[in-house]
Amino acid sequence: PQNSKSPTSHELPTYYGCGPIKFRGSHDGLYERHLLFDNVIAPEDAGSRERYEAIARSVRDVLSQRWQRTEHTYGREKPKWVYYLSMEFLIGRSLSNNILNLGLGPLARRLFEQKHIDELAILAEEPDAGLGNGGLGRLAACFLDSMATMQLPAMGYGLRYEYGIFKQTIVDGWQREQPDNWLRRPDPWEVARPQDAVEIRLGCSFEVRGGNLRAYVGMPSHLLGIPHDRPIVGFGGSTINTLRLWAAATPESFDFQAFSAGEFVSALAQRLTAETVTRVLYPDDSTSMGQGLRFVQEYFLVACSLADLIRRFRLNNSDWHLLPDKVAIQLNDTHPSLAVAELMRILLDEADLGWDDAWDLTRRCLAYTNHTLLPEALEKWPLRWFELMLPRHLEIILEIDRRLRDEILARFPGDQGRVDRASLIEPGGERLVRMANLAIVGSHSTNGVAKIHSRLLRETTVKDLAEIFPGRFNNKTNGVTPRRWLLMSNPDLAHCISECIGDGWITNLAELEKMKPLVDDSGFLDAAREAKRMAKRSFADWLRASAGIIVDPEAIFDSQVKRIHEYKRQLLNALRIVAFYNRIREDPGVDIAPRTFFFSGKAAPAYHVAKIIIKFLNNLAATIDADPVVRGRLKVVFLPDYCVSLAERLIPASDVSNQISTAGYEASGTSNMKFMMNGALTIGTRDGATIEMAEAAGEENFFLFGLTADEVAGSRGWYNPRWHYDNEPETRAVLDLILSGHFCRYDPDVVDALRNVLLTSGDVFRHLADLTSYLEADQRLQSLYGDSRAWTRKALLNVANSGRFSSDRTIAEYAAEIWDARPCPIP
Ligand code: HBZ
Repeated sequence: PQNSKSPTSHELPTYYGCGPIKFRGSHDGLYERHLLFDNVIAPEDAGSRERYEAIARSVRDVLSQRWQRTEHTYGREKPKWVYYLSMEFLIGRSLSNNILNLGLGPLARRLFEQKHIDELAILAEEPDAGLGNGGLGRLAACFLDSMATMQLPAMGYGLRYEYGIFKQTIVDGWQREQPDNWLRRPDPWEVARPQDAVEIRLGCSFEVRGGNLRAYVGMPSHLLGIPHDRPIVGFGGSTINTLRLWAAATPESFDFQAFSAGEFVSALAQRLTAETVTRVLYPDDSTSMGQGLRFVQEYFLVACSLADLIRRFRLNNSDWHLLPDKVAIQLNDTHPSLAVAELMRILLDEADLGWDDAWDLTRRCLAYTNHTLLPEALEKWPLRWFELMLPRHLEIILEIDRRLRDEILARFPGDQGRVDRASLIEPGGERLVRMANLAIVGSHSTNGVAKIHSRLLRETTVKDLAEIFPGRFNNKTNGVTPRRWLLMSNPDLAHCISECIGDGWITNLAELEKMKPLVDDSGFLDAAREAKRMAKRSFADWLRASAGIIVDPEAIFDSQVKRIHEYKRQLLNALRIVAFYNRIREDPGVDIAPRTFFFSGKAAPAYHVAKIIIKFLNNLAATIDADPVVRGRLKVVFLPDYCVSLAERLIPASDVSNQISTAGYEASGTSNMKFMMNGALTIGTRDGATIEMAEAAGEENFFLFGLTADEVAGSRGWYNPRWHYDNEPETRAVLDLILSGHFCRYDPDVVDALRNVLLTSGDVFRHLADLTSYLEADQRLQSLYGDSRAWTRKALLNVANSGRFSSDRTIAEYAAEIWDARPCPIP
């Protein structure tokens, strides 16, 4: 290592592997110049926001030349491109990450020292780019990092929401939503490219009133898509790819007729309408609400992105048949699956190809990733919306459907049931277009995001289509970028690893295996334990400074952070805590290690039960704090406004990771991987990628419990939570205490809702079925914690076996098995 001083958490990270990168030209004075010329302010008068902007712009100056060089290299080499289409990119903050990936750490640190700049205050000035709900959006962001690091010619396409995921505050224990106006101040990373604007046509005009879309039939309308580019810096700093986000605008020529008719003001007022399209991210991660505005957003993303990538293809190619050799398009869930119809439209109507040709090219370019089996999350759009807004696309979809039905009947004669189930159109009162079926039929690859999820997708959710097109289905287990999620967010552990095995792991995470022979080395164990202690202390300090909450870094830090959802079972975690609470109150002498339970996550604003869960967790926290017997031994903390930056702080500080979804419901999970890489031990169910993590680490290094997915599915006919209440004394005591109103003296509605979820409605998510085995697994975990050496050894074995869960591995698989894409190194 170049620099053997270990930085304290959350200062600027240093990449210890390479020395300071040598830059052409001088970057001296960039910072002052930006303060002066952008903000017209003297350094001594600048506040931390101005300083942040000037520093970020200086970093952007450094990367601009490399960004250009990347573009030029791609232009010269004409490689095959990967286009990642996603309604969400949950990128978080960029300054630290860009400094890290560019290798600018030492230079930046020197600047901070020389200019007496408070580094932490500067980093805190950057708002999180919260352009996503949860795992799906964060996965897209990790993929961009990996694709740039692996030198793949790739571009992300998304929407430039003016408002990202809402800010969550907690008032009297309840979630409140506040708008996230993240672009209020100029964003130093984005570059608007009005010269690349595209014009999008819709079959009708529309207006947004009170959040609802009103369509005006027979009045076609135009929208402009203005690209705003953000640099995606690959680790090492040579490849700089682009995330292109579309902002909707009104064409300058808009409604000229209205102008001449004297409607000057109302014509200009229409601007609001067009710009509404990219105003706000829909904050729901688990139900498709069938909102007209969302439908327009999805089409807008698809139409802008395809127009752009086709234009780029046409710059070098006159032969349309080369499209699949030059372009791979990945659809992040069904949200951009209108791409099937849009690409067909372009090939039929603009390229003038015949149907079979167009269909072959479309299918070979497109691939689809599924992220959920929840039926309420599967998108189905009313057919009449297509009639209204996208009549040509409807025509194409119906023709695809007609051919599909013919093909099925030819292969399964007389099997009308199969035809109906596999069709793109759901029969019934209001005819619906099944977007997952459209994506599967119109692409060459459909993948799930963990082995079990891909299997269940094939065997249950879209069984009929999987039998018709078996070769299309495959698995790509998710991964996360070790740059942001280990090197940047956990500098002490990263340092400790690099000291021991070198720094090859940063770009080849499988190298973490080299740690295995060292897990019995006392020096290494001590260093790892010290790294965890530092991360915990630094988190505790931050929590006290930012929220006035005091936690004891000596306690076990036990975390569950993710969207609030019944299937993720934050309630099961709460039941476990109440069981401990009862044990301590019953016998204050009982041996229970001090533990702090952290919860964090947002509820969809319209998801009533999820909001009840948040309220209950906060009441539980307050009741424990007020109980003299339990306080000091157990503590519950609900951290408001979960976001990427909060995850970066909490995950490195955690000892225990809770991954406790009802088996069969969590497609993969990705925070599970981040915890594992950061040396937390997992207590969890056999669900999603947690299964593969336990396989990699060895089940003896995991705390698995609960029903399997097959058992959950098999219990559907007969499961009754009452049985557990009647036959398990501890389960009964836990429920009795909760239902007595002990935690909710002033909130009887919360108690009623919990009774309903856990008992009356049949406990759909099997909380009671898994509570006893959860407590047993926890007992094993607690005994291990008593032996600090054995604990740290297991934690290190987890880290050592987490290499498979790098998004670099995932992307390598997509590139080889779906995209046929190759690196294009930048000289
Ligand atoms: O995608 C998540 C899965 O729940 C999780 O298991 C998986 O690890 C992750 C990455 O594959 N799904 C989501 O995060 N889904 C959404 O955020 C979502 C957003 C908008 C929607 C529907 C779902 O309309």
